[in-house]
Amino acid sequence: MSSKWWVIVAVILILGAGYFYIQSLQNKPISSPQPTTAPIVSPQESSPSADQTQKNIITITAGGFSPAEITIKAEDSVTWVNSDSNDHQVNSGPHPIHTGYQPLNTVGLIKTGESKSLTFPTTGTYKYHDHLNPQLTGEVTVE
Ligand SMILES: [Cu+2]
Repeated sequence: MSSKWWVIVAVILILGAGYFYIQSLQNKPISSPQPTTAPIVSPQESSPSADQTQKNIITITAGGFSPAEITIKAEDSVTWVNSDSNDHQVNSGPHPIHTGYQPLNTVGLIKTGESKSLTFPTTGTYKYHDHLNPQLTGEVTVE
């Protein structure tokens, strides 16, 4: 009677040990590819902070301001970059009295290759132009 009972226990133990042995064999090939896939997955997104300083860029060329109209949020700044071979001068509209929005007059002359920024704290629409080429106009809308 008792010897039969021990045979059953022994069979269960052998099956159990075999189960865990097979499990350990199967786990090894599954876990080993992970170190090789992990470095491949990691992407190089290096410019979230660069975007913050590089946004709202207005390029000035002989053809004018690009984009000529820009919409920003209050407290955001706009940066004008002179990509032309000639100087340009940002002034508030209307030409030639420049009385629309005085802070735009502080931008003023931008030489070739230089850039200047202005922060707009208040909502509104602000017109400006290139005082050296008054036909070149632009507009900043602050929401
Ligand atoms: Cu002007």
